[in-house]
Amino acid sequence: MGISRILIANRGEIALRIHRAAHEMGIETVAVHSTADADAMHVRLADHAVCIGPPAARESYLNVAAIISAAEISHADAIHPGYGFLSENAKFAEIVEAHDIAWIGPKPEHIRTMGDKVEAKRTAGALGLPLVPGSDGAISDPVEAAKIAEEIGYPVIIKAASGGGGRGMKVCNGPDDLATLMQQAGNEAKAAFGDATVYLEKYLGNPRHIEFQVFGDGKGNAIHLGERDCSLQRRHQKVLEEAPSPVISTDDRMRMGEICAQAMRDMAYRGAGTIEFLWEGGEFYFIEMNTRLQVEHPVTEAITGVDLVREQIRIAEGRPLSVAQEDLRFTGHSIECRINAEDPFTFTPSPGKVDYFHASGGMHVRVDSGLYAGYSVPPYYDSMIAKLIVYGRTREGCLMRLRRALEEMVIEGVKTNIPLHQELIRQDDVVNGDYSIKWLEEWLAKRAG
Ligand code: MV4
Repeated sequence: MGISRILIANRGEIALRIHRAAHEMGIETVAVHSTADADAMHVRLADHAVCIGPPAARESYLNVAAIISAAEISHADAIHPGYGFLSENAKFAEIVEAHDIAWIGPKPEHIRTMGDKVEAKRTAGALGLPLVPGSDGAISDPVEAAKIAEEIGYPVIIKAASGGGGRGMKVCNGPDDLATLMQQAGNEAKAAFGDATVYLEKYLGNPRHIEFQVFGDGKGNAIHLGERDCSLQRRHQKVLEEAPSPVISTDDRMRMGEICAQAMRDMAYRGAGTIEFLWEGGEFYFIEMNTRLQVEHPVTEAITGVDLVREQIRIAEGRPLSVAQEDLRFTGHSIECRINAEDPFTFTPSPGKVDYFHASGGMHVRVDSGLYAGYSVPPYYDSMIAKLIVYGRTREGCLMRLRRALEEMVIEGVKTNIPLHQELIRQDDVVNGDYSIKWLEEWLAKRAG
């Protein structure tokens, strides 16, 4: 069934991204917004707009009743959740479908499975993805845990089943403090997520974060769109992402990509997904799967030429994938810089009025942003205000273009991390692609002196 009006249950650049894909398909859009976002670009561009509540996300962008009501009164026949907010809320997906509104996302059962990291790991293992050695499922008995830790070898990491994104993890270097750290991790998980379930893994000391983009039609057909390297992170926030990874060979890409695609075929996965691995010593280790479109999806679009949001909408309409695996080519190199309204040294958020904005342009330069001169960046939400995505035939060419594009971008009125990016992409290790998940924070510590 064709979709004719999409309610976009999100804000900022991703709301614009979805609006653009919809309009290019002849589909109308409905923006929802909090009172703090009445003047936001996503509200201006959309065909219709509905105010869904006060600034606090819990009362607006996370307000299920308000969003379903907005869909009903605006006669939307589909909802796209974007990323964050309700995008990985299985209950919300079920409610949307129960209202006969098309959910532009994975099947609720798959969102639920992957949201529980223990279930996700069990499922991934059964589907043939390589796992980090560790406990077979949840673990509560410290004696049992000590046995497993002895087998896999210290250091080990204790993770919360309901965690993800790095929250609720504890590294344990030896048997003496294992029981204490397990107790602590369980208590913190209970407080943060209402679930004390933890599991154990071998701690990898210096890995890279490599994630594969996958797509399924929900009927057993699936493809992979290669990997992204997202190792440059600070406090579990990605700062710069690239595709392809500078360290993954064509053979490894095709081999691991095919394993991922086959896993998605076997589970009849629907829509966009990202399979996250740690990569160390030339081996991949599955850690988590994200059942949503990701912030960094444009680098994959740049090297494949596939519009991922268009693909999501097509699949929600019950249409087939628009591209077959054997027709996909990975060409050139792409890098994304996340531009945040924050102090480039202290990382303190810097909301406020934007006095002047000039977006970079030119060949192979893409700026995804809802920013405009006169706009006030509200203090209530994420500080990311723009994404700069650059493409080049080679990684070297891509970095040269990125330097030029960063020089060109002007944002006045709020502090941004543009100076940080300018410094970052001149570092030898970044130029050489020689970095792990530890690199950025170590560099920032040195830089701070
Ligand atoms: C790990 C790990 C080392 N060993 N698991 C952090 C976020 C969550 N998705 C998984 N994370 C990690 N899991 C094992 N067995 C190190 C991290 C980790 C990390 C992973 C990806 C990107 C940045 C990171 C920063 C710190 C820790």
